[in-house]
Amino acid sequence: DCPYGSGHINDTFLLIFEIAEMGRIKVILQRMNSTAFPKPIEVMENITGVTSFLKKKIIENGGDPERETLNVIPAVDGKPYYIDSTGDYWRSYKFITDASTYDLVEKPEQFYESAVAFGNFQSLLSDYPAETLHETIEKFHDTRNRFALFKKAVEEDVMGRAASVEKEIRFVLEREEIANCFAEMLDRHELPLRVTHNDTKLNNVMLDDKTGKGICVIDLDTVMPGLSLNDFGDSIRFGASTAAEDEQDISKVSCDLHLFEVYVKGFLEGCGGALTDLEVEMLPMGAILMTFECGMRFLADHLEGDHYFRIHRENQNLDRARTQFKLVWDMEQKLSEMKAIVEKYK
Ligand code: ADP
Ligand code: GN1
Ligand code: MG
Repeated sequence: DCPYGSGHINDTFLLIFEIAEMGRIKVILQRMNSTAFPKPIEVMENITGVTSFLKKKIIENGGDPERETLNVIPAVDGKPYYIDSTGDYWRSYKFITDASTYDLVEKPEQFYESAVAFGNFQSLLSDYPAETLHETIEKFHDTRNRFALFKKAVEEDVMGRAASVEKEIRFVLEREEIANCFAEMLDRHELPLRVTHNDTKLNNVMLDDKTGKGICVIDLDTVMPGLSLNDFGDSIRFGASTAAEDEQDISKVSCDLHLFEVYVKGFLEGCGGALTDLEVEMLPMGAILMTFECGMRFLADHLEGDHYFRIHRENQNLDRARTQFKLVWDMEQKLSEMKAIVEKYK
């Protein structure tokens, strides 16, 4: 099990140093996941670029650059990573003090604050030179391609698990048009590419323990040009769910429309009016699409033998896929209500 936090990708450790004249110093140390990120140097180039850009803006705005952005601690040779004798890449960050991440929304205000923070993150990066960013995971949120990869995983069925999840596979195959929706809109140049976070789970934003405000967006491995709709949607699929991502009793899983509304409000405020009318109108579709994509990824990983998402028990990726599909189904039933909510905040 991963010693710190509950991310599915990197191995995170908390180091505590007792240094006489300095007191207690905390550092986050991470072993980067080489399966997910085959080019770790490019990941770190993106992260140092983005964090130094944010740092400047935070200082200009009178904020605290130690707490409002990640700060990479360089290795002794000055590089933002360290390669160990087995070839693994490690990196470290200053620990953000007096703040926490959450795996479930405890109070709607927390979700609202996370929405403002993610919206704000995107607006702070709206003038970042996008052409300098590496694509750290190829076609990361190309849902049309994810659908093709899913079909391939079913056909190959390397673990012999497909027969036991026929119902789930059928659920996916019946919904190809969801997978194609944004790709086709991009083909028609209807949606703008922006610098986005691409992994906007609630536990990727730190909330201040005292004020409850979203102070720092973390987990910057996938900051790349992308769609605002995907950033919005990924937050909804995780945070507006009434149950944990790996809940085994799927009768507990649904999309909480109050939380959906709270997030719409915060995200639009955070984006500061930058979204186009069509982007705003498509927000509910963003929630369905990202949930569907994530479900396909979990189920494909289950079929392929769980080598991408860390699991802590048997069939955990299958359980995760099932919660996502239940959410997709639930949001399909609630689509007109979701649209009406978005309409209120336009
Ligand atoms: P993963 O990619 O595996 O999700 P994250 O970068 O999100 O890894 O880190 C996992 C967890 O570690 C976070 O959810 C958060 O709780 C904690 N964490 C990460 N960076 C920091 C930091 N700089 N300060 C404090 N906690 C952090
Ligand atoms: C992973 O790294 P983490 O746990 O924040 C994944 C996301 C998924 C998410 C599902 C790089 O996020 O894309 O949506 O799990 N990150 C990567 O919980 O694949
Ligand atoms: Mg994370």
